Amino acid sequence: MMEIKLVKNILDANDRLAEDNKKAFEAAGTTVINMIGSPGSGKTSLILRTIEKLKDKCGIQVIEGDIASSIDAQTIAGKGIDALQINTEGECHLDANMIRQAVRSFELKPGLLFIENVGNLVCPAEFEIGEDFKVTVLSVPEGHDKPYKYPLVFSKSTAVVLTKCDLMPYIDFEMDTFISGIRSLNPNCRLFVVSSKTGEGIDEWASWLEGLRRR
Ligand SMILES: Nc1nc2c(ncn2[C@@H]2O[C@H](COP(=O)(O)OP(=O)(O)OP(=O)(O)O)[C@@H](O)[C@H]2O)c(=O)[nH]1
Ligand SMILES: [Mg+2]
Ligand SMILES: [Zn+2]
Repeated sequence: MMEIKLVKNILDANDRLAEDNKKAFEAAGTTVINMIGSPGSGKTSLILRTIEKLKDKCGIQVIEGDIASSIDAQTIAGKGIDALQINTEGECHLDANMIRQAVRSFELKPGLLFIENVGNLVCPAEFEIGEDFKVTVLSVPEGHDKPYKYPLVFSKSTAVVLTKCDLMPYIDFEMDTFISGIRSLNPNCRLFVVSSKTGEGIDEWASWLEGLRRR
């Protein structure tokens, strides 16, 4: 029983810090999107495509969360976008304290802030970081059964982006099963089917994001 209480306390403490982060984001006019998905699901590629579409229309900043390396932040910075890398050094998710420390060395700007979480479909869903929206990024090769096996992240996401749809001809991906799985957990969830390789579906996704901005 003690262990259960301890976990709850950790999550409560995290939620309080997340509320502080949220106030800082609101004050700066920053809309924050927490991008959650497995390693290699296409999170960075999607952010890069989104930058191409939106960088002349609104402010964009990116925080990259990885266990190690600054590969993703360097790629984003190479496009002329403010990018900050957090290395969790073993932790498999970002938490509110990491974000709080990161934004101290980062001038928040009005517009969109993408936070790419550590590649993991499980515990990033449990840790609030002060975001406005969670988005699940799942790729076609991961399979249509994932909403059934990893329900928490799908149930907490405002949108799901199904990436790598260019690979659909090579994978037995049952779209109806996938959609039913999401709908049963989260009836109002938006679904975008995209390919960062061909650009398919990116316009629709980018227009939805534009509508989320505070200013
Ligand atoms: N065919 C295809 N490949 C893609 C697509 N999106 C990403 N990829 C490839 O998938 C691999 C992983 O993409 P990333 O964008 O780095 O994935 P990620 O989720 O950021 O990975 P981590 O940060 O390591 O968790 C790369 O080789 C990409 O080129 C897509 O839409 N279609
Ligand atoms: Mg990445
Ligand atoms: Zn974790």
